Parts: sequence; structure tokens; C-alpha cells
Amino acid sequence: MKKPKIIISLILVMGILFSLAACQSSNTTKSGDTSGKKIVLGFAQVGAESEWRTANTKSIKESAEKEGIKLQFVDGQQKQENQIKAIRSFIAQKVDVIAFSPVVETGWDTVMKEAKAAKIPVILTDRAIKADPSYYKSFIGSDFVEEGRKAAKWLVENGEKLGLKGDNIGIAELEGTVGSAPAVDRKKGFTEVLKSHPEYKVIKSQTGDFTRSKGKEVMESFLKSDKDKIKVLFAHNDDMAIGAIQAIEEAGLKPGKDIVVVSIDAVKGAFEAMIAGKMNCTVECNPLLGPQLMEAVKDIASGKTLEKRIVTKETIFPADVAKNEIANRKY
Ligand code: GYE
Repeated sequence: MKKPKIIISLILVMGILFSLAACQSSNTTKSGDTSGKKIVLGFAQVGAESEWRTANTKSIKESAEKEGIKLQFVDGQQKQENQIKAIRSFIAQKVDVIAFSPVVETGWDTVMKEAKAAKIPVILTDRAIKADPSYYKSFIGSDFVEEGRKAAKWLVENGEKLGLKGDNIGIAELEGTVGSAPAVDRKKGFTEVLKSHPEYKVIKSQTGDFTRSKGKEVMESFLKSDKDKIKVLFAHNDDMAIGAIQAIEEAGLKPGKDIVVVSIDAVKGAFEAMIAGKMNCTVECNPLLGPQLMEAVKDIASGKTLEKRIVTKETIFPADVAKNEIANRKY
């Protein structure tokens, strides 16, 4: 009578151990999903307009690969219509999660409604949108207003040392893509700080679309009309500043000396320009959002609720630290 009981108990114990082991291995699978099937992520990128963007794309592709997430990647070539088309194709393919970095802030309602109706969760990375927050689960990215403030604060604190004197310190501003969150917010933060420093005056302001070539082109036209008045260049990104530096040199002036150059991103090119004495300060904007994004994608796929706003930690780099810092830079 005793033997069958022991056998039954043994079978039961083995069964429990087996299912525990199975559970354990599926929980720790790299792909982060519990069904054993790869998570499919559709990502609509802005484009390839800057060094920042190149680093951002690389980070997203590498992190997806590392986490075993199947990535459908579309480059929007800086056009909203391309990004909308990409999102629609992700919906048609029934991807598990959609993420995108919106080129501009407005005009997303229709396609966001479509994603919501299809019950596909959306994550915004890098740039925000102006729309009903229920359209997306989280926004992962920098505080662009704060970046603009940091640029202006550094300028007013160091201006005198750099030879900026008097009540009429003319600033030329190269803005990012019209209607994009970083262009709108960086301008806002910068102007906000300068309100209490009226000697600093933005006398020229135009978009350079975040690219080197347009940055150069616009700076050339600024210098044609106001060469003597421009004492500072504030560029919404390093690429435009680097393009403008060329224009300044071609106009026979010394960037970093005759015109103080402050910008945002802190990409390698800016460090090289600072070491060469042609740029004075860059505010950090971290493009390496891939790991945080994949973490969020895995969390959503496993049913967790995400923080609505995930802010990237950042600092500033004045030219005098550039030599020591350049080796530590990853982008
Ligand atoms: O500063 C610029 C890029 O959205 C933060 O886009 C990003 C900006 C970045 O083209 O270089």
C-alpha cells in the first residue's frame, strides 16, 4: 500500500520542480516576453540630420539587438508625412509596440487615434507631441527648456570673461526645425533667462533645420547684414554651430573669440571645435536612449505600467574641460 503513495508523491514533486524551472527560464529570457515569441517594435525615426541623430539611431538599433527585440526601423527623412506612413504600416503589421521621435509637435491626432483603436501601445522618445496624453504610454527624453536655460546661464555668467561688454550684446540664434519640440523649448529656456539680462539681445533668429549645411547658409546671410553687431552665436544644436563656424571663418572672423559660440548636444564634433578654440560651450543632450527605450518596451509587453515622463540626466561642457572629457565621450 505504501509504495504507490511514494511514487505518486515523487511524480508530483517532479512535476512542480519541472514547471518552476520552465517558469524561471521564460521569465529570464533576454527577449523580455514570457511567451517565448520575440517582441516586435516599430520605430519611426526623424531622419539622419545630425551627429546626435546618428548616435541615437545606433543606440536604438544596438539595444534592440542586445535585448532580442525585433526592430522595424523607418527613417522619416525629416518629414512628418513619412513618419505617419511608417506608423500606419506598423499598425497594419500589428507590431507589439510603436515608438517614434516626432519631427514636429502637432498634427499627430489622427494617426494616434488609429494606433489607440488598434490597441497598440505607443512610446515617444526624444521629442514630445502636443496631443491628448492618453495617446502614448510614456515620453522618454531630455528637458529641452532646461537645456536652453543652461546655455543662457553659462553665457551670462561667463560673458564678461569672454570680452562681452556694454548694453548691446548682439546674439544670432540658429533655431532647430520649425515646430519641433527642441526648437520651441530651447528658445523658450534661453529667452527666459535673458529676460533678466537685457544687455543680451537676440538680433537675428532663423531656422537652420538642425543641419550643418543650413547652419552655414543662414549664418552667412546673418553675417552679410550684421557682421559688426553679432557678438554671440547661440545654435540649437552642434551641427548648425559647426556649419556656422565655417561661415564665420570665411567672413574673416575668429569663431570662439570675435563671436562667442554656444550650442547644445555635446557631440564629438563640438569637443573638437572647443579644443581648436572655435567653440566656447556646449550643453549636453544625451542621444543614447536605446537601453531605456528597450526597457520600457519590455515592461509594456509584460503588462507593467510605465512612468509617463522619463527624463534623461545631463550636464554642460565649457571649452576648458574639453581636452580631458573628449576621451570619455561615446558620441
Ligand atoms: O539636439 C539635434 C537633432 O531632438 C534632441 O534633434 C534632438 C535634436 C538634437 O537633430 O541635433
